[in-house]
Amino acid sequence: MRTGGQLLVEALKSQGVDTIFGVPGIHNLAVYDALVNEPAIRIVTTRDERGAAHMADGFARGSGRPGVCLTVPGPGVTNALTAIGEAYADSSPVLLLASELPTDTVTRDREDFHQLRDVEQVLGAVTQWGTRPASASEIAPAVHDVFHRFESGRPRPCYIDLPIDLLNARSDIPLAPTTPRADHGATNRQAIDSNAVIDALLAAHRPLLFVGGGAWKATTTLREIVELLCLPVVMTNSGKGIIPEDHPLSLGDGWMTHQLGREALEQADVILAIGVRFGPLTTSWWTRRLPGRLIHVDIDPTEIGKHTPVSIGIVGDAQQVADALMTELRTRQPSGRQPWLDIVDVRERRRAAIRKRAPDAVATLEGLRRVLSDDTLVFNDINGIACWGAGAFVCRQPRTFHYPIGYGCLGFALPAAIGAKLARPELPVVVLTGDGGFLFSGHELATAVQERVSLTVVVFNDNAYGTIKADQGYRHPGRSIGNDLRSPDFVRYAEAFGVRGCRVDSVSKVPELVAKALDQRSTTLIEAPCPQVLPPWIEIEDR
Ligand SMILES: Cc1ncc(C[n+]2csc(CCOP(=O)(O)OP(=O)(O)O)c2C)c(N)n1
Ligand SMILES: [Mg+2]
Repeated sequence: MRTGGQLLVEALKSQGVDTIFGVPGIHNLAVYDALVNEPAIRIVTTRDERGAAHMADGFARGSGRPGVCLTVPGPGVTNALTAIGEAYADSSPVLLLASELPTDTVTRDREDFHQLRDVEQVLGAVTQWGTRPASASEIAPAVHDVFHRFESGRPRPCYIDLPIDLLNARSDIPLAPTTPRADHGATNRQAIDSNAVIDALLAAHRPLLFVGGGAWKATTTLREIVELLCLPVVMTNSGKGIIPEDHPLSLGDGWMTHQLGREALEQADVILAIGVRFGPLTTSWWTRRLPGRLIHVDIDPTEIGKHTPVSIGIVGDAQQVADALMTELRTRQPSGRQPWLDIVDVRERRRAAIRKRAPDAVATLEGLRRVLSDDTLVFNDINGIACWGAGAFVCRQPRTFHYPIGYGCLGFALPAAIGAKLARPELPVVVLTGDGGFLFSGHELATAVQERVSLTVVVFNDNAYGTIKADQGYRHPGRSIGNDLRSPDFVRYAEAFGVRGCRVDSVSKVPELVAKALDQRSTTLIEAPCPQVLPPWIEIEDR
């Protein structure tokens, strides 16, 4: 006889889950109980459910494997929502295991303890799919269904709402097989007309590859295609490093919304876009016109042509499409191709432009790049320094620079970094946050210490929500309100958690200190002063 909690844990284990981030409560204790003698799964207890969900997201970003978090009903679910919203916006596979009130209460508005009315609608806003099992026998199939969705379609969060009566119920239900029952993504896929795509790219005068976060698994093949076709490449912020940003054909991160960043995209006559969602920061809030023919590849059929008219739309997995294109290219053997624009010149002009806008931020990020190994995972909040990382921090490997780009959620960086470090303990992990954003989730330093994960956290302190203060001053000159902060002593704050804290008197010293801190192999918090700068999304040139 197994409890529903045991059936859940067995199913998770069979899917390779080895870490669950969560907070216990009376409704999910059957799950905790099933973990008592389960060495294959580590339970990481966090300081609120938002932390748990960000950690699950960071775990997924760091490892490429789905992250799992576990909550109590009601406030546990709503606490997790913000972080699930970020995972949704950034296409990160997170499974939210929401424990739930008894089955006979859920559908009645009883205002029971922890009851969240319309929980499906609430969770539906930030998940691609979810279910509430009607019996214990449906628990394991629900888990397998979720994992199959993560593998076969766009990897966005899913939830399973687990009534306490099912988690506690004992039954002799056999373990459910992991074989998928339906193919959620592939059914929508079409045959790839690689002929037409290669024809278009070969006939183009100014072809360009535009890669987004959805293409990260196809890194090697995409690089072969780029080199064979001599294709200039622009990456989105989530796609940073899919082709090394200092590769001779790379124009880098296309987020820089001023004219120089947009030039190549606007000049291209054929754009092959793979795993790009044409989000607001990439497109300057959809004002960017792309006059060229667009070949848009995405695993999510709803993305094709959503914002930008396409001439060829392909629904498919980036790796499969890249493989098909590569097979076709081998038969064509293109040779003697040259890039149609001076890539180094564009890169240098762009760098000079951002250096003029944010000299200290750019110097700090360049200094960090020099001391950090290419595989270091950098987790950013939105702050005056980190937001310039798009243009100033050169990534040579995919998924090494993480920014809450889709939902823009302050407080993401620290817990997401903890999740990533737990997934990839062998990699150095650095957090770049501000005095404001850090305190959205700074208490998760307790989890870092408790779980013995070592990170280097840089808090850029300007005693303000500085990015917004600068923005406010730009839009409403001479009128400043609501953005000044009286920050605590971050060194003593860190020490209270058992973390080493230190302070530097100049932001220019940050790279050197980060390098030293990473050598220590324990968590260090570095507080640094920082200048206020206008964020890159303000398009000075366009005014
Ligand atoms: C959850 C959430 N609340 C508010 C914001 C708006 N916001 C964006 S940047 C920012 C300021 C961040 O301040 P800090 O972390 O100190 O960095 P700084 O801008 O001062 O460098 C704010 C409030 C947000 N992005 N997310
Ligand atoms: Mg600040």
